[in-house]
Amino acid sequence: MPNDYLNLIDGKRVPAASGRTIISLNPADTGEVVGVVPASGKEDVDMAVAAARRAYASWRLVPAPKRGEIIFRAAELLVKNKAGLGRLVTREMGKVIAEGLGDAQEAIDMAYYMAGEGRRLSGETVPSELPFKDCKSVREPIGVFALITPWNFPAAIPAWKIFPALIAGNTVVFKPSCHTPVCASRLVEIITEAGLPPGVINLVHGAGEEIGEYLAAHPGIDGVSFTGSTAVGERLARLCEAPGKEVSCEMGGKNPIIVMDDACLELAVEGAVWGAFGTAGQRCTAASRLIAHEKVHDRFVEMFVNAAKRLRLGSGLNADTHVGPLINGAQMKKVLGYIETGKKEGATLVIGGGRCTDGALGAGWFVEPTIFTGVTPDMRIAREEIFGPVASVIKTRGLADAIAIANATDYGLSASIYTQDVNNGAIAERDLDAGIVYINAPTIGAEIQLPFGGVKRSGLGRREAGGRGGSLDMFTRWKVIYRDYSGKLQKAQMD
Ligand code: UN1
Repeated sequence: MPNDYLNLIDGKRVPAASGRTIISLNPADTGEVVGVVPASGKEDVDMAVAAARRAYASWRLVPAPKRGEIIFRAAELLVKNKAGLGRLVTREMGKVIAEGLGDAQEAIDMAYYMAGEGRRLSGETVPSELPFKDCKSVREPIGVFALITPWNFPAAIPAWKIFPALIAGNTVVFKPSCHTPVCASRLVEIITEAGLPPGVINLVHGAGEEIGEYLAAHPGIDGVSFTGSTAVGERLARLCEAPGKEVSCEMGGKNPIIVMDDACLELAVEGAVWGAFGTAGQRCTAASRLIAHEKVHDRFVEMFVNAAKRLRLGSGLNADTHVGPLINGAQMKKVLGYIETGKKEGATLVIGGGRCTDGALGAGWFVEPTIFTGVTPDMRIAREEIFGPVASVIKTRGLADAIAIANATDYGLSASIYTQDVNNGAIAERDLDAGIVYINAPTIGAEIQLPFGGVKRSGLGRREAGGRGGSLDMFTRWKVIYRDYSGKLQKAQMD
């Protein structure tokens, strides 16, 4: 079998030192090999970190607008290659083609946005209390970053990390999920074609268990940006505590949509279907809890179930497919396990509940869109992240109760309310405990020009993406500079 995708270390494409490989399969048809990549070990990580350290010495001194020009070229190349990259995302990750293209588009958006930051990256200049002295604050790069990314957004999430890290002057060792490695290879190929010097971006393929922790804890790594499960994120953060690294983790979610009695139900149902079953529920922002007002609960459930019945499962490459497969057998087993748990806990399964094996679907990891009603906030299916097409409907008495239910989880990534009452919207906006709140829109679909991230066990450290409080805070640190040009010793606070 051809070892068609390699690591990228110091500008050179290389196999794993051990020669071992990982095979990436199409989750919609596991007979199809998407590619073969190196199964890297510690020695490969060591080489990549060393290359990134060497490259950092000069990359940090390249003027930020020049770094921006390279990233701008990467954006242009991504536009040129969008169709191919989007299709690859669908083949390797399974999401439907419109979403595969959307994944590539989010990478493009981030590239353009961060290219522009090359001419901003601004700090502050403030007056000094002393004559012949000035004071300013500047953003500085931090050093070498480990970027560890998940499989559910194989183009967008790496781009969220790579572009801001590079524009700020850091160099990176990128370890993508071993379930979508070919997308990562293709993304890195496109970005390096834009003209990055060798060693600025290094790609090391491999399993998280084998090299993820080793990379994060590596003494040559100054900062870690991770997206994935809460369990792994919290472990990485603990691991990096001692050496005092910059660690930011985007983790799980249990995102609610509140449907009020004054909501436009058609709109709420459309939002619930997209939020719960888009990407087959494999988003950290997926809407896995529908908190419906008792006055509209039954009508909402009926409409929601009818809409779910109309969803077509299949290969994401078919234009008429609504829901693709889960990423792999282990994830499918986990999701089916949660469905069993829901039944045992006493929730009512109203639609779905099983693996789909009709015809061609038998060759992939398909799970039917599943809806439970009669869910109570204490049930595990209402508290734990499932990461699959499973929605739990919870009945509520009114707004205050709905918000209390929405907030009663360990997570706080995104939350939404459907209401036509401006006051209800304002109260929800104020009181929902989440990093992102949507009004009359589902919990998914964040745009890149604002910070992305959550509270409680959804996020740790800094937020991702753009805007004030976004990822430039993750990838830079502040330095304050006082310059005295009086030619004598001046003492602050000593008038
Ligand atoms: C994720 O689910 O891991 O807001 C990221 C959204 C997307 C990003 C999701 N823009 O749903």
